[in-house]
Amino acid sequence: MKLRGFYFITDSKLSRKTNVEDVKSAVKGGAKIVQYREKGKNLADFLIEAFELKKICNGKGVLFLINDSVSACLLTDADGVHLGQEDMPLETARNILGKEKVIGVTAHNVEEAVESERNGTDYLGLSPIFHTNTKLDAGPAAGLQLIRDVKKKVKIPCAAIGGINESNVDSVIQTGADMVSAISATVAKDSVEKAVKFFADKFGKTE
Ligand code: TZP
Ligand code: MG
Repeated sequence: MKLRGFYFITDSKLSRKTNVEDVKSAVKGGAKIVQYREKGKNLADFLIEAFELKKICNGKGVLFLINDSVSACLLTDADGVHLGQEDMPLETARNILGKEKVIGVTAHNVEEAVESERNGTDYLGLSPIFHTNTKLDAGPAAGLQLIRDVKKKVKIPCAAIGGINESNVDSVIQTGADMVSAISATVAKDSVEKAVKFFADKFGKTE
């Protein structure tokens, strides 16, 4: 599956509804990737919700990824996992999940991006591009320059995240991001479907 388009991430704290309703809306709105990101739920509840979300994405050409947890990815047979720099090392995750699963890794700078590509990640999450209040430990804004610099050095697709909204998304895509993620600009809106469609349409309707 092509890693390009709008990359939706759940956020039950910012949401006005439920993760299930939000993911249904995101899929309707044209998201190509859905990441289930839910901190602090017990494992049973996490897995129950993950299975529900996976069902919504499957068969619709939407990739379903799990944030942080390689075990949860394995247990739910999700399409893949997204790992931060502090999560399980990429080599271990690849050994566990095999070649078929998608693994994404967050990179804050060119060095991390190049190393993650060398270690076999399928895509990079470049973070944070702009200032964000959604993830308090996201670190300082890297600016569009991070996308420009990383795209010169790696071949794998890059998702841009952090402070992306209606007014700056065009600049992010023009700079070379293959995927865009925006949490507060979608999840916190009255109509998640409309908000996602706004971003998804930026990638063209035929893809
Ligand atoms: N990872 C890096 S920044 C971020 C995450 C999960 C939060 C992005 O949220 P927003 O509201 O799109 O700035
Ligand atoms: Mg993480």
